[in-house]
Order: sequence, then structure tokens, then C-alpha cells
Amino acid sequence: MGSDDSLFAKTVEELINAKNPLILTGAGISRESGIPVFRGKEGLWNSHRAEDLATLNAFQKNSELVWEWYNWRKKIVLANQPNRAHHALVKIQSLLKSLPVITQNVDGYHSDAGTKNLIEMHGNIFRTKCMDCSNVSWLRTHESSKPLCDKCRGLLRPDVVWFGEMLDHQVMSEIEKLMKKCDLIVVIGTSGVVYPAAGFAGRVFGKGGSVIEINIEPSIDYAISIEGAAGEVLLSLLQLLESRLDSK
Ligand code: BJW
Ligand code: ZN
Repeated sequence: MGSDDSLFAKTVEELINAKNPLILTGAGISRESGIPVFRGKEGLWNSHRAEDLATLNAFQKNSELVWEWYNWRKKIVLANQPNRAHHALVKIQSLLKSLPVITQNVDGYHSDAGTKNLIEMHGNIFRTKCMDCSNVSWLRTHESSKPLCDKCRGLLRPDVVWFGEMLDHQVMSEIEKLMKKCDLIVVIGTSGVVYPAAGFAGRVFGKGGSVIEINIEPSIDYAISIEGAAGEVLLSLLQLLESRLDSK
């Protein structure tokens, strides 16, 4: 057995034996779908300033520019689809008692793939919120540069969490419940720099739980690291999990 094989086998045992395992995903899991990541050489923040596009201040200064950027990203999401990583995760979920998924991604691909027990902690790029009456609605098109609220004609914003904004209160309390009982967290395709998500792995490790990281460039030094693309790794884990459960 190679070192990779034993890492995979260990991960599968951890998933089977954990009482309350949890998945955290980031932009890397949607990379194979053609969705740009944020950081690194090809990341969005390499060519765009986060402060100009992903803050409330930026939206208040120039909502059309911000909507242009979000419409461009919506178009990419609409032109593509969930990949083998999202689909493998759904199957892995179906083989275990409970495996909630928390994603930082706003593309909605986990939900499109059929993931159950899902928290989209940074919102959804296809949802909007009215700046005036806070009404939440869905806008699946990518053309409108100044979408207005059906209820009050106020300006709509993307219903995502920008820098400096609090996460939705209910979302945070659901996450808190999961974190309290979590004894294994599998962190997939995130650079782990954006809080509060960046603190989840450390919290689980700090109370004696296990941390597994799947990333093309792993960075959590206390984790069991599987270096590789999410799609390839999750498919291998799925196959191993299926054969391990068959042999029982
Ligand atoms: C692959 C792969 C493949 C590639 N397979 N892997 C505590 C300390 C310090 C700062 C703060 C703190 N608490 C709060 C802050 C401020 C701030 C923050 O964290 N700043 C840091 C940058 C320092 N956080 C906030 O403002 C948050 N709000 C908050 O905490 O409220 C309370 C508060 C307010 C004010 C002050 C204090 C407290 C909100 C954060 C919202 C983040 N928003 C964004 C945009 C969302 C909407 C949108 O999409 O437009 O969320 S920013 C962006 O980063 C997006 C992502 O969800 C998030 C994380 O990125 P992710 O997913 O990790 O992507 P990348 O690109 O960074 O990494 C990709 C990874 O994939 C890499 O590792 C690759 O190697 C890997 N990879 N291909 C596997 N095929
Ligand atoms: Zn309104």
C-alpha cells in the first residue's frame, strides 16, 4: 500500500467512526466546473480589488460596477455545472448516517448536485436582498445591471456576505450547533484565510477532534493532508468507502 492509499484508508475509517463528521468546502471544489477561485495566481483577487467589489461600501459607491461583476460570475455559473467532486460528496453523504456540508461557495452547485443538510454560509449568488425592505428573492438571470425590488422598488443587492459583514444570525447559530458536537471536519478546497470559516478546523482540533484536508496545496499543518484535486480525491474516497461498507 502506498502512502496515499493508507491516507485514503485512514480517512475512510475516520468518516465511518466519527460521531458527528462535518464537511467544509471552498472555491477549490468548484474549480473543475470552471468557476474561478479567489486567491493565487489565477484567483479573482489577482485581477480585481476585493474592496472595490465585495464590500457594502463598494456597492454603495458604485452598484452598477458591483452588479456587472456579479452578473459576469453568474453567467459563468449558469454556463457550467456541478462536477464529480460535488456528485461524489452527495454519494458519500448517502452512505453515512449524517454528514452536514458547510460551504463558503455562493455558486449553489452543492444544492444543484443534491447535497442534503447544506449550509451556504456566504449566501447564494442567485439570491437578492432589497437594500430598503430586506425582501429576499431569486434572480437567475445575469443581465440586470440595476435590479429593483418587486415589493418596494428599492435597489436589490446580491444576497452574499461581503467583507466586514456579519453572517446571517440563523446560519451562524446552525453552524454553532454543528461545531459544538463536531469530532471530525473534512476541509476541502479552501485557503483557510477568511473568518469565521478559517477558524473551524482549529476549533475541532483544539477539542481533540480530527481534521482532514483535501487541497491541491494543503496548508493546515495539524491536519491529515490529502494533496490532490477535490474531484479525483473524493471519487477515490467514495470507491473505498463503498467497498469498505460492502465487505462488512
Ligand atoms: C483546490 C482545487 C482543486 C484550487 N481541488 N483544492 C478574524 C481575524 C481576522 C480577520 C477577521 C476575523 N473575523 C473577521 C475578519 C474579517 C474578514 C476576514 O476574514 N478577513 C481575512 C481575509 C483576514 N471576515 C469577514 O469580514 C466576515 N465577516 C465577519 O466575520 O463578520 C463579523 C465581523 C465583521 C467585521 C469585523 C470583525 C468581525 C465575512 C467574510 C465574507 C467573505 N466573503 C467572500 C465573498 C463572498 C461573496 C462572493 O463570492 O462574491 O467569500 S470573500 C471570498 O473568500 C469568498 C469565499 O467564500 C472566501 C473564502 O475563499 P476560499 O473558498 O477559501 O477560496 P480561495 O480562492 O481563497 O482558496 C481556494 C483553495 O482551493 C486554495 O487553497 C487552492 O489551493 C484550492 N484549490 N483548486 C482542491 N481542484
Ligand atoms: Zn424592497
